[in-house]
Amino acid sequence: MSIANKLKKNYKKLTHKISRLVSDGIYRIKQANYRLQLPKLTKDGQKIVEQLNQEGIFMIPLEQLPFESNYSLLEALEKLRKDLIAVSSDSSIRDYHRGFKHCIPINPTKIARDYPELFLWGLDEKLLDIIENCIGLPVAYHGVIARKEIVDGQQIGSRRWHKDGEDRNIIRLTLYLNDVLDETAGPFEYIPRSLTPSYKAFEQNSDILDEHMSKVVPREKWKMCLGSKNTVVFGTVAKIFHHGKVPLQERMAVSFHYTSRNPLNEERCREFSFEKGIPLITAPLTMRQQECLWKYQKLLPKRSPQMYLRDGKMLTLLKPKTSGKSNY
Ligand SMILES: O=C(O)CCC(=O)C(=O)O
Repeated sequence: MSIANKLKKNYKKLTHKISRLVSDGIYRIKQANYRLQLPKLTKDGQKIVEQLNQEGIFMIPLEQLPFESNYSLLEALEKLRKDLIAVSSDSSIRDYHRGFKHCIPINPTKIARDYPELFLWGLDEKLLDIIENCIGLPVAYHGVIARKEIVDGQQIGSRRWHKDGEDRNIIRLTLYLNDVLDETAGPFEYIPRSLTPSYKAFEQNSDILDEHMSKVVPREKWKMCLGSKNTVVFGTVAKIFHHGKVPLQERMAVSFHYTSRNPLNEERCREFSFEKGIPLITAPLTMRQQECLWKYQKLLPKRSPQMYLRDGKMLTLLKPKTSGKSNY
């Protein structure tokens, strides 16, 4: 490389670093200004946020999250399991911008038509309260992905160790659709926040396989998220190294994705978003829920003014919840 080219490259790197530093500063100022507007949480909600900040992960059975929309979600999950068992690799890639190499997704359009409750659960006001407190800013909800793992023994895609890069802080909830009780089931695995290294610790920036991670963080420090069917794993996936362990069984899971409304990489947010399903979502949404749909809002079908004005509840999902002592 000529000296002129080297200088040009270094200049580009430097300007990129400076603009990132400036935008990080603005982000922190916005967080500080928003602090007093964050929704109040109960003790249980605070515990989730604290553990996410310390450890990077919080696990809980779905039934212990007393959200109004759990009831509808549980019903929809039963249907979804059957669809996922039946889905084949050639039937469901087309809704997404990029293919899924190691798993087979269900199309957002199918979810929106057949079980919108799945998407709507991610907009439960109490869940939004928790996510908003984690991110410290109003959130953008990118939607839900439902998928079944392909059992091929390969450590590819999100089975490689990574931190997600769409934003500075990203909250992802993974809900297991089958029991994930040992490593053969392909659990979500992570390095706790205090031990998570920087990408600089690796010679290569991508393609981090188990053998590479074990040289930087010993295997005994890695943590698997094991749980029965309907376990929910909250993760701060931009801040911790994590991956899905290579499964020996067809693990099925649903994940819900959140960033700030000014994410670092909009294009990546969109690659895996629920965008194609939004025009089919007809349930009434509160103003806040619509705002959480970020730029996807404009894809919603036209609504009557009353629908915009209803406050606080997703009216289609108002069946009573029986269990759950704590109140988030
Ligand atoms: O499959 C998993 O449990 C991990 C998924 C993941 O790491 C990701 O989507 O970024």
